[in-house]
Amino acid sequence: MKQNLVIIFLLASSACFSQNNDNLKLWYNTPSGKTWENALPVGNGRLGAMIYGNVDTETIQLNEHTLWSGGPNRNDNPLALDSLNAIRKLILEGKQKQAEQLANKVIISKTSHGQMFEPAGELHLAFPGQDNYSNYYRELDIEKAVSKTRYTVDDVTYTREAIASFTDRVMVMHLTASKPNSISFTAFYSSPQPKVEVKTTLSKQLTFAATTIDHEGVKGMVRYKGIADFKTNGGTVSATDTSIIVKNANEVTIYISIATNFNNYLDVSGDENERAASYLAKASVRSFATILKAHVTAYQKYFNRVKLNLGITAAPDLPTNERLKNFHSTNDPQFAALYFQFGRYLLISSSQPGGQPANLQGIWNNKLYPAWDSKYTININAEMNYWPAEKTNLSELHEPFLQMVKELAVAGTQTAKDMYGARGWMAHHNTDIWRATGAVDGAFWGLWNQGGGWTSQHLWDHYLYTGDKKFLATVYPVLKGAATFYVDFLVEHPTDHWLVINPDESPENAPAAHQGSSLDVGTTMSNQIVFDVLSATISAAKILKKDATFIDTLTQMRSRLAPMHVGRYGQLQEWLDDIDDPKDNHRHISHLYGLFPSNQISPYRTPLLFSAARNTLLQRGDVSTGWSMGWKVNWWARMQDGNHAYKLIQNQLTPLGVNAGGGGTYNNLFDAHPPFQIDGNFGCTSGIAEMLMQSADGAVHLLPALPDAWQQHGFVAGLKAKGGFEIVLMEWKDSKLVKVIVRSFIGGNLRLRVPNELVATNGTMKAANGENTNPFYQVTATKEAVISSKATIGATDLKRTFLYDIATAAGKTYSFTIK
Ligand code: FUC
Repeated sequence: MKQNLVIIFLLASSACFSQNNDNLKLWYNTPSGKTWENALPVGNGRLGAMIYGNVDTETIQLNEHTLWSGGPNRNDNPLALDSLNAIRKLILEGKQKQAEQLANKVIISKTSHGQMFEPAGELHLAFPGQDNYSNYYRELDIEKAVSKTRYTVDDVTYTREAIASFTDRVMVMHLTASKPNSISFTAFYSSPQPKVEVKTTLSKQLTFAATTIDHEGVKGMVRYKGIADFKTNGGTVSATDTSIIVKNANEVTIYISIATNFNNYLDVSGDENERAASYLAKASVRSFATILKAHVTAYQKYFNRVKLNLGITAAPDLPTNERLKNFHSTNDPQFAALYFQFGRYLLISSSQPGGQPANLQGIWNNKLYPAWDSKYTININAEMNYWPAEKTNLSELHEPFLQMVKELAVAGTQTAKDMYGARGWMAHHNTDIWRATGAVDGAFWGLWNQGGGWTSQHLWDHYLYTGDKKFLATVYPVLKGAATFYVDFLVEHPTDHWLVINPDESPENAPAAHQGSSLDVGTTMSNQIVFDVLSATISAAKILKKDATFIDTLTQMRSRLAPMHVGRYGQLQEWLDDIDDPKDNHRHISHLYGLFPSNQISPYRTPLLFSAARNTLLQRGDVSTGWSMGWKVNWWARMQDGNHAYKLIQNQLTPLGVNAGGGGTYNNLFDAHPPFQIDGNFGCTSGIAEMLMQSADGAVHLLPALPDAWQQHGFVAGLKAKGGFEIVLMEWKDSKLVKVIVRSFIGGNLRLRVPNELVATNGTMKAANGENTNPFYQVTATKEAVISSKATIGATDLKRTFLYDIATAAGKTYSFTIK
C-alpha cells in the first residue's frame, strides 16, 4: 500500500517535479590537481578512496577503516583518585587555575592522547602523452555511488569509473576508451607511511604491506596488506619491481583489496595477507558490470529510502564548485537538497554495520598526522556524525557507533573505578579505535567527563525511533552503567545543595571570571546530560520491568539536579553562576544541548527557557567553524525559524576563505572546520531534516521551519520520526501541507503538529487533546528555571499550528490532505 501510494505520487509528478537524477551529481569540468579537497570520495564502510580524476596521472588515495596507529592500550591516569577531593576543593574555593594545573598532572593521560586514523597510501596511474586533453568532465553520482572521469585526447574519449564496492569488499576502477588498444599506463604506489614494502608478484599484482607507526609511546601493531590486480581486455601487462605497466589495452579493470590484522579493540591477531587475498580472489573473478550492478543495488537499498525536493530553478546547470560560489546570492534549492543527500551518501559510505564508526573525517584521510588524529571527539563531533542516522532513514548505519558505545562501556568501567572510585562507566572527551577512555590533550579540554553520558543517549535514541525492545534489553546494562557512574560521581553543591558534577567544564569554553580556566562545577550542559541519562535509564528500566529500587534512587537523584538558569543578559546560562559574556562567540554552545539534540527546552513546555536559548543563539552569532554552523542549523530549526536556519546553511555552503574567521565548504562539498571535518556535513544534513520534520516535543511536527526560499513547492519522502513512524510522503505548496502520508510501524497514537488544517483520506483524526498517549513521546518535565532579576527575556513568536491525534495500527498507512 505504502509503496504503491508513493510510486503513484512520484510518477504522477515526475514529469515536472521529481528529484531529477542530474541533481544527484557533484560534477566539475576541471581535474582535482594536487588538492585533496577537490577529489571525490567513495567508500563502502571498510574502504575509503579519494578519486582525483587527474588526466596525466590519476591518483586513488586509499583508506581502510581499521588502519590506525598504535595497538590495544589504555590511557587512564591512576593518580586522579588520590587528588580528586583536592581538585574539587580548589574549584569550590574559586582557585580554578590551580585546580587545572593539578588536573593536568593527575587526570590527564601520561601515555597516549589518542591514536591516529592512518592513510593506506595512493595508487597512481601515469598515462603517457595525455597532456592535451579536451571535453573534460568528472562527477560523483550519489544516486549510484560511482565516480566517473571522462576526457578526450586525439579523438579518443577515455572514461574511468570508480566504486568502493558494498558487496565485493574491494575498490574497483574500470577504464575504457572509445577506440581499441588505446589504454596504456604505468601503475605505481606511494605512501606517507614509513617502511612500506611495495612489490609486484608473478601474477602481475602490485602489493603493499606495512605495520602502522608507533605513536605517543604506543607501539604500532596494525599490519596491513594491499593488493592491486589488473585485468585487461587486449593489450599487455608487464611488471617492474614496483610498478605494473599496461600497454594498448581496450579495457582495464583494477581491483584493489586492503585488509588488516585488526579483529577488535583488544585483539589484532587477524591475518591481513589471507584476508586481502581472499577478498580479492572472490571479487576479481567478477566483471566490472556484475560488481557494479550488485554495488548499486546494495547502495540504493539505503539511499533510495529518502527523496527530497525543495523546489526547482535553473541554477543546477553549473558545475558544483560554481554553484557553491553562487549559493549565497542565488536561489538554488536543488543545491541544498544535493547537500542533504550528499550527507546521507557520506554516512552510507563511511559507516556500515560491523565496521568502525565514521571518525572526524569519516573514512577519508591522506595524512600520517591528521588534524586531531582523525579520531573521535565525543564532546560533540562524533555524536553529530550520527544525528542524521535515524531521522534520514539509515537506522542500521547507526550500528558502528552504538557498538563503539558498548565497547566504551567496557573500557570505561575501569576508568570510572581507577580514576574516580566510581561504579558504572565513563569516558572523557575523546576516544579512538582502541576505545581509550582516559583524559587527553590538557585539563582545559580533556577533563570533561560526560563522554559516556552523551554517547549512551544514542542507544536510547535508537530505541525511540525503532521501538526495538530486544535491542533495548541488550543495551540496558550500558545505560544503567552510565547512570550508575553519576550515582557515585555526583556531589552535593555546598551552598545550593543541588547534585552537581565536580570537577566539570562546559566543553572547551572558559568564563572570563575563571582566570582562563574552564574548570567549574555543575555546568549547564552536564546537568542536562545527567538529566537525560537518568531519565532514559528510568524509562528503560520501567519498560523492561527491572530494577525498581534503582529507579527510585535515580528518580530521587534526578529531582535534586540543578535547574537551568537564565542570566542577566536574558541568556541561558552556560555556567551555574551568571558569568556569560554576551560578546562571547565561542564555537561550542554546549548548554544548548538541552534544545538540540535533547528536548529539555521547548516553546510549548518551557517558553522562557526557549526565549533565553534564542537570546544565547543571537549573542553567539552565526559564522563559526563548520560543525558549529551545522549545529546552529538544527538549533534554528528547533527555534522554528526557517529563515535563520537557512542563513546558516548559506554560511556553511560558502567556499572556504570567504567567511571571515569561520569555516565553509570545499569544492568536493566536504565541510571545512577548517580543515576538513565531516561532522559539519552530517550536522547540516540533520538540520535540513529538522527544518522539515521534528519528532522531539510531544508530536510529529511537520514543516516546523520552512524557509521562504523553499516555501513555494516541495516534497520529502521517507524521513523517520520517533515511535516508529515514517513520513512516507509530505508535499507542500506555498508553505502549506497539501498531502501527507504516514506509515506506522509499531502502532500507537500519531500526534501531528502541522501549519494548516488537514483532513484524513483514510483513518480518523481528531483535534488533539491533553498529553500525547504515545509512550515514545513522553517528555520528562525539567525543573523550573531560575531567572535572574536583571534578565529581560522577551517572548518568541511562533507561527500558528494545528494539532491532531490519529490512532494508528502497526503496519498501516494513513493519508491526509489539505482541508
Ligand atoms: C573539538 C572542537 C574543535 C574541533 C575538534 C576536533 O575539540 O572544539 O573545534 O572540532 O573537536
